[in-house]
Amino acid sequence: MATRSRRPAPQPRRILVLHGPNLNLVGKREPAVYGNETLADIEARLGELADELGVKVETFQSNSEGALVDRIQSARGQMDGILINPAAYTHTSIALRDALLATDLPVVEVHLSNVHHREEFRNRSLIAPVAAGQILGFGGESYLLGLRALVALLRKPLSNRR
Ligand code: CA2
Repeated sequence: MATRSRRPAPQPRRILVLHGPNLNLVGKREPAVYGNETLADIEARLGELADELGVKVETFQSNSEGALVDRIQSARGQMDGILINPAAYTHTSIALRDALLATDLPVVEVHLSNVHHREEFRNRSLIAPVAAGQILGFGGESYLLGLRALVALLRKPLSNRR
């Protein structure tokens, strides 16, 4: 009898979720701007959605630009995409932007608040030009929408990702 060659099961997509400075305070301070949900609450919801979508998420928060750059660098070849809320580094960090570009991974940028309703200095993102897209203004839901968008992008053939 002919033996059938078995294809290995596809591995789940691996998504790195990064949170920038002060996001560890969300849900504990300034609820009028950032809501009552803590980062742990948001990560729990992300974990549930990841199970539903059949992907794996790994999360990392740091207040340090260098630690974020190191984590982004180590994602190259290890992860399939990056979901990032760069927080205040959104508006200032060429280092984060360069690191994201160097990973060659698709990036989705998310924000809890609608930065365009706020101070003018928050209107500019140095990250947006290296991201596939941005989702902002929906509180913790921005992360969930961002994860859905990133997974949808990863399911497209490479030639069709823009
Ligand atoms: O809206 C967002 O998600 C932001 O990325 C949050 C950043 C802010 O600098 C960006 O412009 C927009 C701030 C992170 C949280 O900072 C807190 C500061 C005090 C109390 C609670 C949170």
